[in-house]
Amino acid sequence: KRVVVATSNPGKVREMAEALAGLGWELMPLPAGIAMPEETGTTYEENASLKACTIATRLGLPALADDSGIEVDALDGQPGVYSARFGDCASDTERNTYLLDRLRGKSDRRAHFRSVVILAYPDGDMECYEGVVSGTLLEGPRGTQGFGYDPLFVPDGETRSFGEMSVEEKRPLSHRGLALKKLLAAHGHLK
Ligand code: ITT
Repeated sequence: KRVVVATSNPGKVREMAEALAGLGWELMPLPAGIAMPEETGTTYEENASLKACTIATRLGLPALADDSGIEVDALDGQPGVYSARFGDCASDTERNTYLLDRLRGKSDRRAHFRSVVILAYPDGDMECYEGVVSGTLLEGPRGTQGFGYDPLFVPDGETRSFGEMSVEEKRPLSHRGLALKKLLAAHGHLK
């Protein structure tokens, strides 16, 4: 089956392709000239369905979207659904510095990554899967792999940050990997 990966984030494309390889689906990137819709929702579910349904309808093909974010305890769950726009920063590196500045002097370093993955069909049908991972935020970035807040986040039970892990190492631990594992199970892949 052909499925469009409805995201403008290359890091998500890599993780989705790696996690779903066993399904044998043909995962198509977003075609050139097709823009992602503006994310006007206030929840991960709203934004993920907005992205997946818009692209599925537009292209007449099933579309897979992820809406995700990091929820920081010391910031009362911020930035959450607004993680991509946090601090109005121009790059992931600047956004990580901004987050570290906001946490300066705070001893509570707990944080949670959440992902809502939606597979939408052109006829309006939808499947929804969620994954969460808890961990702690470092005092400074570590590692150059992954994307976004990965260099700052050490998942519970690990010593390395997501930034120090390959896509294969991150998958079984990550919010997105856990959501995609549920999608795999729903499509008959029980591994
Ligand atoms: P699309 O909407 O086009 O998929 P996006 O990057 O804008 O791309 P989101 O709106 O879902 O995606 O924003 C999620 C942000 O949360 C993302 O830009 C990262 O900053 C952060 N984030 C989510 N998952 C992450 C992960 O696995 N590792 C690091 N940061 C992550």
